[in-house]
Amino acid sequence: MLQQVYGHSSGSGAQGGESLREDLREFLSGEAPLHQLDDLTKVNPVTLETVLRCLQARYAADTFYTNAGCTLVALNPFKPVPQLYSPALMREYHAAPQPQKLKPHIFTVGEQTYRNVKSLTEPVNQSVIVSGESGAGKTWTSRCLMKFFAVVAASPTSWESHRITERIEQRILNSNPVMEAFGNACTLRNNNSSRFGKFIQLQLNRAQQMTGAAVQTYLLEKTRVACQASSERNFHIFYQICKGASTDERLQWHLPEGAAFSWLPNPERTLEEDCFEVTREAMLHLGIDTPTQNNIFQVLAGLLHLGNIRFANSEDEAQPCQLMGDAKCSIRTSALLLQLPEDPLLETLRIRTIRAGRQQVFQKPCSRAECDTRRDCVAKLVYARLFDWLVSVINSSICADPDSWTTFIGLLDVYGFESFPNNSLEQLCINYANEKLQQHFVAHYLRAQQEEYAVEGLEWSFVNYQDNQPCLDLIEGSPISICSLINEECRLNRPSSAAQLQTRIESALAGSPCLGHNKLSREPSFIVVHYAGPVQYHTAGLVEKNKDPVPPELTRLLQQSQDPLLKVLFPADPKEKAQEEPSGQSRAPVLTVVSKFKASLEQLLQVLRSTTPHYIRCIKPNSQGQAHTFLQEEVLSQLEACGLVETIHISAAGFPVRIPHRNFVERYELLRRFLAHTFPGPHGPPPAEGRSAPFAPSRFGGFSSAASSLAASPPERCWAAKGGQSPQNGLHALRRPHCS
Ligand code: AOV
Ligand code: MG
Repeated sequence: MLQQVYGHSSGSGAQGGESLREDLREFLSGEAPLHQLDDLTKVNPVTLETVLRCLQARYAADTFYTNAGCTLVALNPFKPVPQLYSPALMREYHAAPQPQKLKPHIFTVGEQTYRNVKSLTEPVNQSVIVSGESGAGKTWTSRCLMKFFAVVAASPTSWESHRITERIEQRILNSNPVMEAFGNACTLRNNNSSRFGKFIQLQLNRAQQMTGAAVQTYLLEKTRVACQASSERNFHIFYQICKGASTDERLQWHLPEGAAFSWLPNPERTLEEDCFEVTREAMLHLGIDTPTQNNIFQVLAGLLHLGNIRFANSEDEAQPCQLMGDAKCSIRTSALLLQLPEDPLLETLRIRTIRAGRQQVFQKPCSRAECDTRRDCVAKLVYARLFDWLVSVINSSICADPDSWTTFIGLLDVYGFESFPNNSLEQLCINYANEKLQQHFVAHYLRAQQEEYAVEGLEWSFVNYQDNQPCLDLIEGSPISICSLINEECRLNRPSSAAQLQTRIESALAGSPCLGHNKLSREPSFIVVHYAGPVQYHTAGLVEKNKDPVPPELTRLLQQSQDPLLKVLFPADPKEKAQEEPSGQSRAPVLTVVSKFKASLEQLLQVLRSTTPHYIRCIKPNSQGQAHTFLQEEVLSQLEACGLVETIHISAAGFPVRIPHRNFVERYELLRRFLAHTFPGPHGPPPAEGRSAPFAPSRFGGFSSAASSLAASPPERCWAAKGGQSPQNGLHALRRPHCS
């Protein structure tokens, strides 16, 4: 059986004995015990099985970080390990002359990133790309890295606003609880799942102090406000308000203790809902004062009451739908909290306005389903704008003056790869983003590195890797792809059933190796074979979600609100009205969800390509979120998906340190002079055995041969080569110590 459940690291009974025997066997064979191998390039031979065994042994020994060449593998402990993230440890990594010699840690990546900003002659922007499937630990990791940078790049100056004087780093850290409260939710995969993508740019001045930050977010899953899959929950903030409001606030927001809201399913407790005070405190630090906060919570309470409005089918089609149960009370309370006129609210939800030409306006009662859609649309519209507004407030609170910073470190934390029983447009976008990031990794590391060796004329046997280009062609390729077909349906605006969309996709893209079909599925659907595994997407509702239509009368209604916050979110702007005309009535090209997402992803990738990337691969040892549980099969599929073995092969045999020749010469010119002076003669120092003995031969040998070659060569001549031979075009690389 592949599955193995570990006891605590101290081990006991049979498992402890087994691990002792294994250690003894390895000791006798002269190999280090597996759990002590802190770099997977040292595993011998490098196969999926040995890599898996090594990670499993380290997990059992409570060692959660392991180097894998250019990447760091982070296993999720699923338990608090406070000593691993203490400020003292951060300082230790920061102060270490060679942090890579310390135990593998996200702080090593952080410190290397930080030093890299200034390590070469010209400062280079850096990025840390944290990837992994949902619940693997990306958000946790990027949060810890932000804390690390806040400690090592602390600025001596303080900021003052709203009567709070504090350090900028603290304020940047405060953005996390706020964004998580409004943008994270409990899903089947993760109790604190990010439902938006985030790229935070930490801005550094010439002295490498953090002077500010800027946050860019990607596609919030706003449908969650009004529709939660079974066993999932709404955004944390709704539960936080219901749990944490004081008696007075409950009265004010009409949230009596124990009130039931249909948009708040699964009210059983999670840790995140206890954080109302933390959220409020953080908002205060970001400059969102208490009256504004109360205004936000009042609007959110208004949305909860809106969700309790139920419509019944009208017997007469010419009449608007009836209200069910105590929906009348819900609509009154919602109107009160959103500061909207009650009757127009009800009428707008039940009656559609149709414009014919410039003059004629018809009104048509909506069906029950249409009423529900309009109600949900109001909630999504308000929540999405509120979220964007929060992000802009956070940015204005933490963003530095453009003159005060010169370089940045970018931290990317997007939603991880997802596969649920029912996957729709949200999952398609999320998994598409993960495919793009995987391609960035493949392009940057697996492909580019090997191609460069070939160009440089180095001896190199090409390592095969899984290229996800065919999958991306299927999703976004030109001229025909899943995205283009869904967009076309939106553009044509024709009635089209879910089954028809499935047929169109399957027939138009039949040649793709990444398109599959589930014959047993009762719902119309198609399968995409992603790099991380196959996912079945249901076609029902895909086109509508992609169109994301906002009936203009809903926006107009919200523009009538007397609420100060809603007035900011829905200003009366004629341009805006034109933008939100439904596709049938507007001549403007339809900007679908998919097109907008694709454009924002492309922008993100452009930024990432302009930086030096660092990769952290988060791995989830089990899908139940249990500590001390390492399920081999689950880890194996994640290792396979991210091409870890190929990465290790390339790292083990490759040249991870590459410095442009000009920079190298500039940097080590002093050394050249020293060597020329100390060891006069055409070839620099003789290879003195006694001198190299205390060092790892390759380390000293590699460096000294490079330096002697530098001393002997004009700058345009190359110096570093495998086994001493000269590459043809001058590869600017230092050999990896253990590879010679
Ligand atoms: P994710 O960001 O990768 O998922 P999270 O960072 O939210 O995953 O991690 C999931 C949970 O794992 C956290 O809430 C913690 O309980 C636990 N966890 C992760 N890393 C650690 C750690 N280093 N130490 C202790 N506990 C940890 V998603 O946002 O769903 O893709 O969209
Ligand atoms: Mg996350």
